[in-house]
Amino acid sequence: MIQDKKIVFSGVQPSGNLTIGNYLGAIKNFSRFSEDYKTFYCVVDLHAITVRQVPAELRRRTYETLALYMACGLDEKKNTLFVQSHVPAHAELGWMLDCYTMFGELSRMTQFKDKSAKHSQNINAGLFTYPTLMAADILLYQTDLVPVGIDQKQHLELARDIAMRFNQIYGDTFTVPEGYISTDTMKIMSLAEPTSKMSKSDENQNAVVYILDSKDDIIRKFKKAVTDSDSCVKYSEDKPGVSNLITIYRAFTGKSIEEVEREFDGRGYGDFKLAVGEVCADGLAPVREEFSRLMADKSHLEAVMKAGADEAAYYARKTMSKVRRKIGFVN
Ligand code: ATP
Ligand code: LTN
Repeated sequence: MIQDKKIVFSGVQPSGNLTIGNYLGAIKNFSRFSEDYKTFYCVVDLHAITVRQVPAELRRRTYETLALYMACGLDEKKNTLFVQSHVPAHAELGWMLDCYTMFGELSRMTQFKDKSAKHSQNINAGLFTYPTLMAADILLYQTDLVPVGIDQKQHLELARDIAMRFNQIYGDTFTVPEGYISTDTMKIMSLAEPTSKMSKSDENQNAVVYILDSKDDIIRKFKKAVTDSDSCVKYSEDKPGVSNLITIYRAFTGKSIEEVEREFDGRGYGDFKLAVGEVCADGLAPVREEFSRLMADKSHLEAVMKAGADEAAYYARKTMSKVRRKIGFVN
């Protein structure tokens, strides 16, 4: 098979219910590459176990994450959709790349520092080497482009450094990947604490809007969103709550900041919050419907993951045999 298209890879952990941060920052952008690139979209279950998971929930969420990929517009015929643990080469390359990643580099990763503070009872080695496994995911497919939210930028830079280091020792082996970070929606903020990232593992349910929330819940959450004591709908650094709502409104309507500010000029926050809730709920309604339809047919989801894993394994094998040869393993 001749591969002339450039390659896109991204992954989402099945570690919780997906949020509009995951949707706007990552998944919604995935389908724009389906035509012109060879795309791999992975449910990264090996990454999810860096934090303790309930087995039955992990299994259910793995199906759900795949179904959400598809419900968000990823056609399984145009994209390779698969589960990370179904392609053992991820873990294998992850181990090898651990030996080309420095302790100091991993110690500087802010996600590791944040997560070890949050899970102080379980600072396991996997949490520490998480970024090397992510580098393996990406480098295994000779990826050119990685669409992610801004929180993954540091991990992506590490993946580039590992690729360059390996290439320097052994000669050209890995493509050095670039990030694709969609500037408008790269960091959707919490509705309760608009200076921190909206995160699927947040305990405050009002801070987070899930893709699968009902319309009523979405509207209720936006009504409660923290803004400020002013009442002017204006995008500005010192108005993080309102600015975050403007970003979300824009993402669902395609309007510019000026258009949004003009539309709500003199109308106050109540009106604005309701409007954001409505466009968000209406924008997600087709995703929710398609998701329910897909989840009702598990055997179809299983067929998709099986075909995706076979396809991914084919590409992974090519990289692995090159890597083994370069390192000096006996064939
Ligand atoms: P957790 O809360 O468990 O750390 P997460 O919500 O950050 O998880 P991931 O599975 O780690 O979710 O991320 C999947 C993708 O979604 C990544 O590309 C990530 O950058 C992006 N993403 C996550 N949260 C946001 C957000 N609030 N804004 C924009 N992009 C986001
Ligand atoms: N670390 C990512 C998930 C992830 C990923 C990847 C993203 C794992 N492997 C490879 C892009 C490419 C996160 O979002 N937390």
